[in-house]
Amino acid sequence: MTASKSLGRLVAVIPAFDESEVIGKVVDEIRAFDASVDIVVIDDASTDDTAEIAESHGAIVLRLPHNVGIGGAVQTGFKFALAENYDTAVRLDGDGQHDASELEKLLAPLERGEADLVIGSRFVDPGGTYRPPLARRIGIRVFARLVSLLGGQRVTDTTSGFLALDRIGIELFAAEYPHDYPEVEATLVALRSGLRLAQVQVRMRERETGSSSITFVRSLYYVAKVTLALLVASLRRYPRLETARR
Ligand SMILES: Nc1nc2c(ncn2[C@@H]2O[C@H](COP(=O)(O)OP(=O)(O)O)[C@@H](O)[C@H]2O)c(=O)[nH]1
Ligand SMILES: [Mg+2]
Repeated sequence: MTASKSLGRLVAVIPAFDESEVIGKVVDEIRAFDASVDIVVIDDASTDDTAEIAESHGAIVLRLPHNVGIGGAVQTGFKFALAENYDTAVRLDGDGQHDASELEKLLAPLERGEADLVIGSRFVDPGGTYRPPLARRIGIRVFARLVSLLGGQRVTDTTSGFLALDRIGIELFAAEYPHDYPEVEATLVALRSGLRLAQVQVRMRERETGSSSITFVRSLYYVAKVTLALLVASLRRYPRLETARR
């Protein structure tokens, strides 16, 4: 499979912290989808050999001298995409939970010029198979409601890290990307900046190795922090981006 030429130069942004067991496979899968995609792995001081393995599989590795967390890592990737003039960026997790064979679906609305940001959502299709643990499921629902309300458009999955952006989206997220637990707030920032959002159903695999960075205690902090961040974001003023430039 190959991504359409109309998407221009494509870069895959992958935050990875201590993912040495799967990062090679993640890079290979993206290659298998499209050998011409440049793959950028952001490694901020992993304690294992994530960076070396990613490099040996042909990824460009951006090494940060200390841990900046997932948001800082992802934003570094988008800054790289902006500086290197990529036209389109996709973002996937480095733990193998996102299936690169679904990139075609994710890129389709960009190809048709219908969206600036496409979110791979686990909940567009009510018959979707992904069933996270109860606490997560409630969190995901509450955030979806809140972002839909504050952003003025129905959003089904605000915690997905599987997404695609056009050049306008890259510009926005290179400049404005929340830190800490970034996905929920980033979705609201995009809507309030006038990006056109599309959502496509994706599968989500189970994590095979390592463990999620979100533990129970962290999840309480997560809910409080993200709710506050959403309220602050909804009070802020964002420049409306000119999305119909094409
Ligand atoms: N570079 C970097 N990546 C991170 C950090 N924290 C998490 N990640 C990566 O972000 C992705 C998603 O994190 P994960 O813990 O699996 O979150 P979950 O899927 O929501 O449970 C994985 O690829 C992680 O390796 C971090 O501090 N720095
Ligand atoms: Mg994960």
